Amino acid sequence: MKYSVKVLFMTLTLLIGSNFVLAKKVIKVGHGASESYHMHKAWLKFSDVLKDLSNGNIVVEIFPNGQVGGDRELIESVQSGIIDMTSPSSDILAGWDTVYSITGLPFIFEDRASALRVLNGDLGKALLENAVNLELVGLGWMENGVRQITNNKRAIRTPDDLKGVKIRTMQVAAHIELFKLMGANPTPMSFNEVYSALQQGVIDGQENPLGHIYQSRFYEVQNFLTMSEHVYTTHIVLANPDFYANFTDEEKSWIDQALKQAVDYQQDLVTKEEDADLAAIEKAGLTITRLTIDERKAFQQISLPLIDQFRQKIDKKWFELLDKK
Ligand code: TK8
Repeated sequence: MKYSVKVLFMTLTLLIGSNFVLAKKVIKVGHGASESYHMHKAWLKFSDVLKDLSNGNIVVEIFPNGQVGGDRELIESVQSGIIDMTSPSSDILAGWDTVYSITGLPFIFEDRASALRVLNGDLGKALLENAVNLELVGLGWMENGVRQITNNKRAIRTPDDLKGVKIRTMQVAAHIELFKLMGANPTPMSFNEVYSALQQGVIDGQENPLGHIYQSRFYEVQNFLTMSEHVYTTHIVLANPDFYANFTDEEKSWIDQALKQAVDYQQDLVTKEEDADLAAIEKAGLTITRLTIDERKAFQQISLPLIDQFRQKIDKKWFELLDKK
């Protein structure tokens, strides 16, 4: 009797133990940005909210800083299920489907507000749904931001000033083309190689939103910043389809709620941080070049053939959605 009680007790312990382990679902998230970047903070918020909503049964593990790969590898790792979720710059998906070039075309949005309107509208929705064709689930948008050029050669005020400047771009055909049109020497590479490439002089410059220029400390190895506002980038939140299918409807609604809160929180941060980032970069000693409307138009003018080229490449239904803005 004594023996069987003990066995019963052990069996119960094991059952409860394994149930406990089974009940927990872990979401492994990888991304390429630094831990002080607002997109990382958005993931932390996502994790907190999801933990609360699920009573601690859904746990989010975040691997920042490109620890588990740069944007391209992160997408592949989510497709193959090595990690569960990621938030690369959406333009990188153009390597699979050209339609993802559309939001990152130069000067395609008037300003940040209109970019956000489009992403939260029909075009954004259609782009998220389209991810299913790439073996991915598109769940939402986490902002990246308006891109500005930094470099070590000279102050860039006209497209001509970019002649011969070796500038890192994302691994995005439209951006490589754009900088070729401007006479620069575009060098695509993963985000996490940029700092040391700048430091070692492998490249002269790069282009990114102010948040990255500050949080990834590019200002330590750059002398000039031009407020070119040439491209708007957004991070797309992606999940592995099989992994996502394992969640119940209730859990999926928690994921949606957590993501919404994370994005709202991030929006708040972005608005608050932009001015402070610029001030900090200026204080670090960079020469800041602010373009007049006409000067910015000169950059825009040069990029027009690129827009035409992509209007040919991408089905017009996508541009109709874009023009609904
Ligand atoms: C972070 C990148 C980064 C992007 C880039 O992984 O590569 O320049 O702006 O935000 O997605």
